[in-house]
Amino acid sequence: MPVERTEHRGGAAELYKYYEVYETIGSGGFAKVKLGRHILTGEKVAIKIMNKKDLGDDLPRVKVEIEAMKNLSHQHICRLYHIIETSTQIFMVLEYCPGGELFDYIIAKDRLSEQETRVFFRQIVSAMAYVHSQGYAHRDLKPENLLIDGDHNLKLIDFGLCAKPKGGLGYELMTCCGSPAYAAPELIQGKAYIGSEADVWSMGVLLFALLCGYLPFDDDNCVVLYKKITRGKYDNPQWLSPGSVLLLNQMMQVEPKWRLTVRQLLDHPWVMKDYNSPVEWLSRQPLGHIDEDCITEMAVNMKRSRESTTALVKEWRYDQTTATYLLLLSKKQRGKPVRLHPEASLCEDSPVHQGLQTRDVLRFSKDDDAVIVGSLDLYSEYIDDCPWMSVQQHTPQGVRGRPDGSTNKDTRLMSPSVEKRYGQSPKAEKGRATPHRQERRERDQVQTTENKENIAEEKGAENFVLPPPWTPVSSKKNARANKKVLTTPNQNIGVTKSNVGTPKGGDITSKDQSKKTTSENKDPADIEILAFSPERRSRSLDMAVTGDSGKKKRGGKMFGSLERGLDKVITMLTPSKRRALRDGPRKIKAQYNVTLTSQTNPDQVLNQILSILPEKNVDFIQKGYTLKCQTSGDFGKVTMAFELEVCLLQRLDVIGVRRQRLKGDAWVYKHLVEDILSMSSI
Ligand code: 6BJ
Repeated sequence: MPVERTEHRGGAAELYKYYEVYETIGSGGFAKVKLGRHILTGEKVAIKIMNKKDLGDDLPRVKVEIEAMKNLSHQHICRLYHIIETSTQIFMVLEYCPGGELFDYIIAKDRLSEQETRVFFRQIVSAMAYVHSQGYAHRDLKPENLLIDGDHNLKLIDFGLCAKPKGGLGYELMTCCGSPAYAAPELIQGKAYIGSEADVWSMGVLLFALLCGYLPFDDDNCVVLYKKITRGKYDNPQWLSPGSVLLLNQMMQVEPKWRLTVRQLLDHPWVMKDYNSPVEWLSRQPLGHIDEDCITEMAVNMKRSRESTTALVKEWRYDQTTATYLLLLSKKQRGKPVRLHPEASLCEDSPVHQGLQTRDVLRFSKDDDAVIVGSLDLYSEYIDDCPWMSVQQHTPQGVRGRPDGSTNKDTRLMSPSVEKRYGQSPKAEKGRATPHRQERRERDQVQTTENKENIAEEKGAENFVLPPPWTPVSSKKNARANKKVLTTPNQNIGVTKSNVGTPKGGDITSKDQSKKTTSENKDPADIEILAFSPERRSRSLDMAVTGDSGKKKRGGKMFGSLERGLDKVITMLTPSKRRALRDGPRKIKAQYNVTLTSQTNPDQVLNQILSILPEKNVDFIQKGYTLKCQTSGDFGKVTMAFELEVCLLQRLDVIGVRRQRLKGDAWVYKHLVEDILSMSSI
């Protein structure tokens, strides 16, 4: 099968020599993050992709981040493996953290218990003590910049705003950066500030968010928000222990010099509670140490001496050698065999290095800069990567299978020892009913006090399996034809607009769109009729973001009009979409990013969501039961991107909605998704 040449796409061939590139798992600023797999080790990675032209004046920031990450090696900091720079793009290959963002974890659980908060907070203190000890300030601490790895440990990311003052951390900085809600008063006021002191303030805001599930200083209006921050007054909800209230107060002091330092946090009584030991902040993986097992495996593969292999690794060039060494080390640390793929080679004359003739897997997706070689089924797989969540089983349609009938599962060998270890991981906090955020906050805050002061062996190398080649997407055109786009009035998200089957039949836009649909889909067999059932009660479980809320009223009103006008919803579908829907929703296990519904018909749930999206000005592309959503700002700039997927929950036998934020402000996303789901009355 022919392999599409990659050079014309900015010389990204270097990336595809070493990695398989899968779906987008996040984006922000001028970067897009994709799931990838390092071919030689078989390990999953996160690939941060940046276009130099788009970066413009921000290019120096990327350089800052790269330099910082090269110097930082710590158990709670996301590891940098590989840098690939082409004439047009920069690829940062980073540690993959299957648990996603801490932010999503907090909102899914509403808030964390003091005990669970302490586990995470100790890890944050550990990372920050190390960062500061290396002379850096992070300057953008927030729950979106903390990822959860497969062992339920936190990893700090995004050093794009970090600073290393020339004279050391005691020297003042002037650049105002970071997210306003987490920014220290001195930073907001444009004063000179000490980076480490500003980081402690942000850690206080972060600690509050963990314990409360919302921000201490919040307002849609920036000016009002800034005023709140500079006053430094926030309410302590009644569930906070006196110890938590005290610690928060000691961290969120308007006067930087009155704040605790990270050193003081290491053995703070609140931090030490139940542990009776200070936070360990020294790196458990210092850069100087070289692992002999990894060197041996690499030397055999490269047909070199161990000495010359060691010398090569010690150059730390953040090239294929560095990536292979660090990924092998990561495998070893997780109890997996220290083995490289026997067919792939580190040697430059290997077929893998000659344009991937051995792997007919590459295709570009037109609207993506990077290649999609298939789908690793991020969501399904991350359950396997995160046994602390639960173990997920796939139904045949639940796995995006390959034409040969094999599945991703086939390629994964879970070591029993690792499974056992995972089994001992912290148990998820027991769920509780989740009243709506605002309502709950009001109720809880009746008693608030104001803060006045302010793998056992994977049976050897012979069992090492890499994914068999994927069948390439047949063509760019066909790949795109599978995407059905629905947009809201006056908004063009730069993708094909086509059939619209929202239940909003009455308005002009829908009529316009329906007209278009009819002309595009002449086959009457493409029309399906989906009806709403009268049952529209919303149910909120522990992992749900929906709840009884004032906003639900709006949802009710919305459905009032729908009930009057539309008993039946006509959805026009292309054959591909019908097939996707006929296969049914994926079957998954209830996870913290899944909202459970009280309904039994997935199409109904899908349609209810579809009916709300236009109202919320959300543009979307429908792919089967997945809605790829985005919102745009005044100038058409995408302000938020996220996915909603109607799925079937195993055992519980109920329909759920999986949500995943890809881009945009996390708290705005939380409120929007809460609104959509409560208005959908699922
Ligand atoms: C980086 C980003 C490394 O959402 C996911 C997985 C997101 C990995 C994700 C599904 C999921 C899990 C739980 C709840 C909801 N990663 N991994 C920037 N800089 C360095 C590293 C990364 C990004 C990642 C993000 N999984 N959904």
